[in-house]
Amino acid sequence: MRSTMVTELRCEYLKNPMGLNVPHPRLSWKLLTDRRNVRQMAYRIQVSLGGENFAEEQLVWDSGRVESDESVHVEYGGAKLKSAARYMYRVRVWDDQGEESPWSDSAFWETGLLETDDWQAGWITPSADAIEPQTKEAFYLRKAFELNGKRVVHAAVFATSLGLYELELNGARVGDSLFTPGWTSYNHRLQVQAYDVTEQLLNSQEHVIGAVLADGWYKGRLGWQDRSGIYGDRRGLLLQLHVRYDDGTEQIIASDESWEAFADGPIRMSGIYEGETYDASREIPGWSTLGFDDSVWHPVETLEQSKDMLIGEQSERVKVTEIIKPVSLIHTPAGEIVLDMGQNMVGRMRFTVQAPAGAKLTLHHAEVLDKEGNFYTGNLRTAAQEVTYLCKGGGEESYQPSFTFQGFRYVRLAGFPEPIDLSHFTGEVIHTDMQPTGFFECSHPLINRLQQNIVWGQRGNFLDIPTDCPQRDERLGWTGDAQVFIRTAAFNYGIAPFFTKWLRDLAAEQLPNGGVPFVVPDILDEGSHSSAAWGDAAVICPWTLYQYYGDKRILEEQYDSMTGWVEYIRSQGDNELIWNTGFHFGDWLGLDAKENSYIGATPRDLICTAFFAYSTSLVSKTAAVLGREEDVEKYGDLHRRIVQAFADEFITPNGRLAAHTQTAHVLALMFDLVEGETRKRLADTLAEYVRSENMHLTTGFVGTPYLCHVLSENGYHDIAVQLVQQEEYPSWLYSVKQGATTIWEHWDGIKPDGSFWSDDMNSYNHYSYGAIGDWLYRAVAGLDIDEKIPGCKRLVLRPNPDSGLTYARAQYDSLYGKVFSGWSKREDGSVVYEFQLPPNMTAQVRLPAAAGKSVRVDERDPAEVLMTAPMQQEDGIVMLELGSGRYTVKVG
Ligand code: RAM
Repeated sequence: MRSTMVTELRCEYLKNPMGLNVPHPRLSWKLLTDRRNVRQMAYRIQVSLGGENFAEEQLVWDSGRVESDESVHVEYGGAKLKSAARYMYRVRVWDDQGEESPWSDSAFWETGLLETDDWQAGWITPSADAIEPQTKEAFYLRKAFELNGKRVVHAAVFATSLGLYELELNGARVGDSLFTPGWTSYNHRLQVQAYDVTEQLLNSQEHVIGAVLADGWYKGRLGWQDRSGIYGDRRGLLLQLHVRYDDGTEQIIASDESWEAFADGPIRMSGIYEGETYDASREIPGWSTLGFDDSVWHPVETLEQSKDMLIGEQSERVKVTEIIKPVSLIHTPAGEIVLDMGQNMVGRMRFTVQAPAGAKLTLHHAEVLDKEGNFYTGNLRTAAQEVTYLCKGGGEESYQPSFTFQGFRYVRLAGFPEPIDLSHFTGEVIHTDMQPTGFFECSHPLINRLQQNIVWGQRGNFLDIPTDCPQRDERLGWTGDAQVFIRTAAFNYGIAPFFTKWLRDLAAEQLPNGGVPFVVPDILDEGSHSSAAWGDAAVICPWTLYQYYGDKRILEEQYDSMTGWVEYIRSQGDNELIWNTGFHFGDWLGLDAKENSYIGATPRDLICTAFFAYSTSLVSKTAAVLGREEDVEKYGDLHRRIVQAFADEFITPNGRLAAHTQTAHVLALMFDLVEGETRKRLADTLAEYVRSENMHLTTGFVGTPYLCHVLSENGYHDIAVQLVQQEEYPSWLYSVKQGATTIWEHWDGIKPDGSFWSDDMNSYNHYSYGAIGDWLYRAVAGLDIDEKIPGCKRLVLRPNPDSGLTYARAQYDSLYGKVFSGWSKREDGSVVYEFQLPPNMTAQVRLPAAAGKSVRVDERDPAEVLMTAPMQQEDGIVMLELGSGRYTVKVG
């Protein structure tokens, strides 16, 4: 048997992060062992500034042996961190057998420029005398430099921009990230990327560094209100290259007035919604290499721009994460040539072509074909999603756009030489490079496709910020959408860094009175803030991160934002406890909406007050986690009073809900606003409503995410199952049967007769209704967290074979390692369960309808295998206690 090993070292969730700007980074690791019930009893961490050398004089921190079972988020406790330095670290542990592990492989984090004073560089932009600042063309900036002859031991570039940038060094791209510096609330926060370029500087003394700058989110058009230049009207670059030599000295190359600029290059136009226009005949071969003749280039000037808003990177970068090939070539009835990618995807097309100089090729991107099979762009509104390429001629040429992305399954080609060869086209899928962490699979093929559609929806809409949709002239960080989807998202991918970044933006843009913008980063006009269920993202999202990752720091950092939101609500209107003022999206897109309205029938004051109660309860729980006793009291008391006021206002004396909608019932139950007999009565009524709609839902953005949970938790799992397996409109599987490969914004985005929901708001890649994924993981496969012991240190596994399926299984890669929960029904009526837990985690397993039946673990009596005997509950549930390891449990 192997001894316990330490693997997968992470710093602030990330593998070897560069440019980190966190004073006390948190370290996590996983244990590897083939023994059961393994727990960590103690750890030791060493951090060195001397590379792989962990000799005592190189150490900046040695924790010594610390008696603790913590293997997640252990804070660095050494001396103050230096700027632009690489900190190597390694970990060893002692397990419950007292055995000491070997040291782990070492990992590192590298710090960014931690103080504003560390910046010698200036913001540069082409001189306005030479190049029109407003031009749509991309700028090129370059600088040749010489090293000082010593031996280079390490080199890192720190860069950011107003607009989007890509760097080149000696003719090659630096890194493979896209859409840098990412989208943040630029007025408050601008990320700096750091890149290790040691290798590129080793073999020569003379080098050239350069950058291409495009408008991007900073200066380009954003939103449907036709606004451009929201953050500023001039692009700029800030760059500093730190070269460290073997004698300990450092040379710095910085953006300053010695750089040169050029704008007459190939990228003629680039816009997030518009697409890109590229004239290959204007390419500038060798522009970032030595010996390039830059005599026609222009001077640059410095921009008056603060550096106070610079921050280190907080999330993974945006990258090409998958390449897909078109599945077919379609000649539409209208006579157009269209590629079918087989998947509604987000990213860009790359192609190779041979055509004469000047040949104009265009690619239009769209999500669906219309009823007749023709290319359809109506739902894109004013987003052109058009890429134009002018050939240079003389042989094969290849291209993919750089500073724009498209949401599409179909690509209409024009100008391409025929016959079209499909092998010349590839789709590059682009999103934040989060770590995949989950899968769900079951015996129902359409549900499996639904799960895939949810994952594709997440991929397409997690491109640096959580967006509502990736195709029309919106693509914005709608708070409500993020809030309803975050739990599902947390199963599919590691989302802590991604949401940490976004929540810091949310807090930065919160109004002084605590109001929360509809979208973050906020680019809408002034009054666009503070709708119930949208603004609650301020509270629900950090709380969810805490639940999944045990991340207390995010609660600390967001605490003022969380309380700010609750205090905002409290201050609205005359009634402190009932929120009945202001504009709200209500149960957005609910099917019980009046004709021509997007807002469902559930009274808005009920929705507002229900979310007020819920957020207040989460703030009170957060205060408890953070040890803020006064606030526990304060918000606990406020919560009790809101719940009472809710009952007085919305529950009849006989215990019915005055609002007769599914969503109203869902909220009252989900947020524990009713108890006892009233609870039972509301659950019965909700079930009745669903039955009376012939097993259909009428809920919108607010009710849908919770509907099935509420049914399953209140004795109506069978109805939840029927809703999820419903194939007729409106239902999750309706769109799947219509051939959807992502989640639609409307239940009937494409109607049974093939016609569309109106153009003005009809996205085919809108993840909100994908929030059902969370129910599949938790209520069907049974992989659930324990709210009281968050961060997956302990789980509750509550599989439910009564889910209209013959098998279901889910896996989740937690911070402790992989968890598995699955079941399959046998013909003899028995059920076989499989569970797996990583070391240092425990779980309570709840086996339904098992009392009185034979329960075998690994074909043996459970008492022989488990540390504690099974416990039977009155409701037929048998409970098992599991430690790490793999178990097969047979019931019946
Ligand atoms: C739409 C967005 C989003 C929704 C808002 C209220 O424009 O697409 O999904 O949250 O409206």
